[in-house]
Amino acid sequence: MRVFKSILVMLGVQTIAATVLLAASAQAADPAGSHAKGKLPTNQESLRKWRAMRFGLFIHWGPVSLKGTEIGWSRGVQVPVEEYDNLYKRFNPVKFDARQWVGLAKEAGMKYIVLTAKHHDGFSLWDSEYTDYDIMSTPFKRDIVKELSEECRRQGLMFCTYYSIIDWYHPDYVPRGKGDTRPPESANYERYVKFMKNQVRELITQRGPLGVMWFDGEWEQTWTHEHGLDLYAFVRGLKPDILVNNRVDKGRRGMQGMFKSSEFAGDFAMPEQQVGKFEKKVPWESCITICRQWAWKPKDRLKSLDECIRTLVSAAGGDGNLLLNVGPMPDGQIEPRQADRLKQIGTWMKTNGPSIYGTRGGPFKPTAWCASTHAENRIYLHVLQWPDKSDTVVLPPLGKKIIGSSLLAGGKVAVAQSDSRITVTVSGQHRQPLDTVVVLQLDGPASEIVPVAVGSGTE
Ligand code: FHN
Repeated sequence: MRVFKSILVMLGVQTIAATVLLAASAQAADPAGSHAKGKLPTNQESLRKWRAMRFGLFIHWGPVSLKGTEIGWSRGVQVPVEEYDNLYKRFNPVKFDARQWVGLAKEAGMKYIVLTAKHHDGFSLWDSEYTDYDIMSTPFKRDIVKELSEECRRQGLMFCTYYSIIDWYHPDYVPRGKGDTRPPESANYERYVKFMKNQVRELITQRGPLGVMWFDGEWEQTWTHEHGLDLYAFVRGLKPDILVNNRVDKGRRGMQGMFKSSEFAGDFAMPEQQVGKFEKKVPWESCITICRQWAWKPKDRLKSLDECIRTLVSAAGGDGNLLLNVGPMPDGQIEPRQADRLKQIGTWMKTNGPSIYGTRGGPFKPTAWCASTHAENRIYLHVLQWPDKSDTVVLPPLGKKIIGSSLLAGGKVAVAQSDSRITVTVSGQHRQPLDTVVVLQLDGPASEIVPVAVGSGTE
């Protein structure tokens, strides 16, 4: 029976074996010894590949799906702690099929998957050496993380794991979660940090290859900037080409998610439940739910296809990635209506993918009625809304010559260019319902154009 190794020491079981074992695992968990100092440069090749992917699937899942309440946050609130912490005994997602999940992400046009390996509730979706509170203690007894990682490799998607620094279950983590009456004095936070680093090392070295180590739960006061720098260096020491989001440290500016300053660790910023602002210097990824809750909730409000496409286009137009979240059901299925939405997005991506994948944002900055992306000598103008009584939209000049134009989905477009403006005309029968993508061929690289704000499109 495996228990938290730190508990053996806490209970005063001072056998030589346990002490040697802990010392060894602590050293292995923290080869850098004391907290590492300073930031490391982002791996630019990994960043380039990740940016080119543009679109990923976020998955929030765990035994809490049995209750249909929010993962982590409903512990000790809608679900009493005792009940929440024992849900795993009933968690048996017999319909889980990694091939189906990865196939659905691929069909949606997604290029990577981020799975909550451990959320704030402390439950580990893999066979962890460092805890019993994991998937192997459930009736299901299959390593979800391993199966998903291997299937991603088979189907050519990048696999990434989300890991919460907050762990309201672990006896050494403080502050305690809501409704948790265990005395905080019995906790040992630094021992928890060693436990956490052991688990992170397990994920990176045994469940990979991981493209991104996606941290969360950095906001409680026990986690410090020093911890953040050290954890970032630790992760990069285990896999130098891995990317780490900015929630590893204390530098995230709230839900807007950008960096407070360059002193903080992390390779990309993290707007949450909102599309990031146009920003080309600092890499960013918006994480947004396809419903309202992160974990599965019966009859939750599902975003329309229009909302999903508009969100994706606005993120890419702002030079960011979109990580769109689903919450699988307790039986292991992704809810059919969420799956259908993902398939609809995939159908759109089949035609419009060239305007998303491998592009950078701009040069026309996103606005309510349009966004734009570019690659090489091409600009992809996404017209999301046409003026009421006109087939023509008006854009500011670019300082580059437009030498050709077309519609990505086919049909006729007329483009005129003067020193003061560009006009784009598409009659009704050639427009697309959600987003008409106009390709503008330039006489030189689009990346040389200074990004420009766009007016109402009618002046
Ligand atoms: O508290 C979590 C929340 O449950 C969810 O995981 C999101 C996803 O980014 N992150 C935290 C809230 O910022």
